[in-house]
Formats: sequence, structure tokens, C-alpha cells
Amino acid sequence: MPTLLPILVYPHPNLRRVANPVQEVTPEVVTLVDNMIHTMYASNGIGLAAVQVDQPLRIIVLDVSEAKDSPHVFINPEIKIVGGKQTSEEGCLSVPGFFESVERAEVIRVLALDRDGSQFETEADGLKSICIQHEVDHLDGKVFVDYLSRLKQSRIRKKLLKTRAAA
Ligand code: GNR
Ligand code: NI
Repeated sequence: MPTLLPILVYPHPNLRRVANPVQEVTPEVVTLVDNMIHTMYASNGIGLAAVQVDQPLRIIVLDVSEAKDSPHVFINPEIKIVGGKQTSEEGCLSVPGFFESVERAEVIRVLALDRDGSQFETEADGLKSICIQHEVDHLDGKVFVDYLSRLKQSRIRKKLLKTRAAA
């Protein structure tokens, strides 16, 4: 049975940690991956980075399919920008209730290991490309609010600190 993992909420300091590469895809890593997929679906997210569940490892999961039946796992992902720009409204499970416009690369290539530890390379565009870039930012200690104005950042920080204090 998979476990629901608690998700860190901005501005939690651990969201700023730079995640370490996975040395080997052990059974413990596979368990973390499976719990992350479970937590992503349970939270109605299209992606989740290990940093968000307080594990500083370079692991992301995502499912941008309509049917929510295509989970993808990227361990030690490396992004190469192919080209283009796209702007869309982003949200984040670690920034609940806020949606803001962010510019990203349109087309990327990603080199990573899968859940079996096998290396693969894939190209992504559209929402999948956005989601991978958003997740890899988490692995580098970045959150999408970093791309917003200082004013918007401080409003979001204050609101979420207040909500946390009330919880
Ligand atoms: O669920 C999520 N939706 C989303 C929408 C637009 C751009 C990025 C995302 S990722 C987010 C889940 C999340 O916080 N992943 O880190
Ligand atoms: Ni996020």
C-alpha cells in the first residue's frame, strides 16, 4: 500500500535545498517513487518533485494525460533546451491557491533514468515540457514564484505564512 507523503508549503526553507543525484535505483528509491506517484494523484497534481516531499533527491514524477493513467518517472533528469518560448499559468502543490503566468522554453530534450534504472531520452513540448521544467526547478531549490515580481512574491509569502499559522 502506498503512503501519502506530506507536501512542504512555500516558503518552507527545505524547498530551497538543491537535491542530490540518485546513486543507484534501490528498492528504497522505487518505494519513494511509488509514494510520490500516489501523492501526486491524491493531490490532483500533474507533477511532483522529491524536494516537495522533503527528500533532497533528483527524482520527479508527472502525468499530464487527461485520463491520469500515464505516470512518468525521471531520475537524475538533465534538460537540454531545443528552442521556442511559451507562457502559461502555473500552479504548484507547494504554493496552494496561487496561479501566475510564467515563461518557459517550448521544446526540450530530457535525459534521465526510469523507475528500473534504465537510461532514456525523450523530447517534450507544451504542458509536458512546462511541467518537467517546473519540476527540475524544484530539484534546484527553485519555485515558480521566483519568476514573479517582488511584490507578488511577498503577497504570496505573507498569505501562506498566515494560513500556516492558522492551521
Ligand atoms: O499540479 C501542478 N500543476 C501545474 C500547472 C501548471 C504548471 C506546472 C504545474 S506543476 C503542479 C504540481 C507541482 O507543484 N509540481 O511541482
Ligand atoms: Ni511545484
